Amino acid sequence: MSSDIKKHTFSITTPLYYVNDLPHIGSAYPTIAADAMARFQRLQGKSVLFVTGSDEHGQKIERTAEGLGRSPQEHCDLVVEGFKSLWDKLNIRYDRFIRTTDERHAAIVNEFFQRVWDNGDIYLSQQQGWYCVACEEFKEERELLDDHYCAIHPNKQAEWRDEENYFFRLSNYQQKLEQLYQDHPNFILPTTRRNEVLGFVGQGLRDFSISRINLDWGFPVPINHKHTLYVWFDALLGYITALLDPDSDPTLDNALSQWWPIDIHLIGKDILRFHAVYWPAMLMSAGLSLPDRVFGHGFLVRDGLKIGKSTGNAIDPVPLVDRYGADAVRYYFLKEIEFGRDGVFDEVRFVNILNADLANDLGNLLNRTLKMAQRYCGGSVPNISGEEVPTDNFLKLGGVELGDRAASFYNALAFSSACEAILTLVRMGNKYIDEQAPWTLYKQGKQADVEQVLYSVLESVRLAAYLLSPIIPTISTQIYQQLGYSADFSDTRLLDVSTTFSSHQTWGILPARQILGEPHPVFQKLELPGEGSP
Ligand code: ME8
Repeated sequence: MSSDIKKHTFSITTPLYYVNDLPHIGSAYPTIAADAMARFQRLQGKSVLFVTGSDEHGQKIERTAEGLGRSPQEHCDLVVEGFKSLWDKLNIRYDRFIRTTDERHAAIVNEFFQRVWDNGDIYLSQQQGWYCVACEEFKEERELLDDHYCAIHPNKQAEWRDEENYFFRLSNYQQKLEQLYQDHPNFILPTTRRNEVLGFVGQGLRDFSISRINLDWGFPVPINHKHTLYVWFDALLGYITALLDPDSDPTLDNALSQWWPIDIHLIGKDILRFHAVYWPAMLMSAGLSLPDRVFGHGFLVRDGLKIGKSTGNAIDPVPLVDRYGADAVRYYFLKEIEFGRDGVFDEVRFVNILNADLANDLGNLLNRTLKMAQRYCGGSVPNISGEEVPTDNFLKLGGVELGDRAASFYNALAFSSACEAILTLVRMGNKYIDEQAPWTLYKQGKQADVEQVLYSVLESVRLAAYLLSPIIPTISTQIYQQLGYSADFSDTRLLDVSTTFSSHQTWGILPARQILGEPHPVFQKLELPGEGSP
């Protein structure tokens, strides 16, 4: 568990994606969320390590490669490039990309295996059961559909296995895990996921097999090369290998020296057991400290089924980003779906939300206020400071605590609530400017009132842009630049010279008389395919 010493650092992981196929929108979803969280923590002045990567071993990859006439390594090399290029397109700023076929990973896996072996938690026995290759997981009969089809991949049939495997003594950790969940109620989030795990563990934990025979694509079990290590045993350890500095020797001590324990493992609900039960037990067995939080988000679904590579109902994010832009895609998924719950992708709704929130509410407010500032204030921020704006000013009242509220939403990964709170201030800004009518005040010669109104609106837009920057970094950067800052929210070093950037979380810091930029629409209205064409 993290201690006070970790306050200034923050580490977060996405799952390490299977590279059986190119990424789909369901793979992009957790990565967007992790990126938003990492960006938010950087804004808070923390030193952040954001880990993503690929899970490349196992039967699923081996079979896919075979079907395509490629060697598994060739196949992985190709598909990994697809992931990396999508992350670039989506403006994902990861610090480490771990591939489980990295040479250094083998050393970490061997050392870890040895520790668990020395601790007496590995033994040889017979494994019988139904195996879903798409899940890379043994299933209980009751978890399967008719004819042993998988509930998560209803087009895939589980296969009967009866073979000698090495087992991990999970049953040894029943009490310790229960103690962990009790002592650290936030270890598994949200609560629904925690309850699922408590229910599962409460039924009694069974040892699980950590090796396979008749599988070549993976690491040999260090003590018996006839066995290949189960892909999940190797994959989870990728989180540790990823922490190694590029030039340090691949030892557990080196890997764990700086960023461990991980603050948040962000995962989907289908892989909760691996992260919230198997993983902490493996770490306890190896004598290592545990991650702080495991957050299990929901599924993006289509026709009632999880969107997925193996399910065959995938949505390709590339054309979506090409058509609408990265910020739009990032915003839709984080604003529209409460993080933790299932959600659907609906293109009509997508266009409507983006147009309402970003084009109309946010973009127009900035644009028309900037134009008024050009006309009535000579193109500068009005000559008034945030402190001078009276405390009962409608927008100051709405903005004063917004930074803290948004921060607590981000800290809880409640992205949708963060967006909603921020957009409320933006909508208040539109209402305020309509009601105050600075164009009339100007005609009446009430310059001080004009300046106060425009200042409070510009400052509210600034604060909104700042707080939304983890989600829509490009739009936020444009807003900041039009407000006269030389800022790039994707490069925290350039953000501010005179103050620490976290002070921007407060309402009232826009400097009086700062020269404003030219007003340009920051977000063009979207159209559905086929709309607007002649
Ligand atoms: O499970 N909606 O990899 P993976 C939301 N290699 N999330 C989705 C989704 C959807 N439709 N489809 C997939 C693996 N995901 C392992 C992880 S970690 C050491 C090893 C999420 O590529 C899914 O829930 O099958 C999971 O968290 C992640 O994408 C990776 O899935």
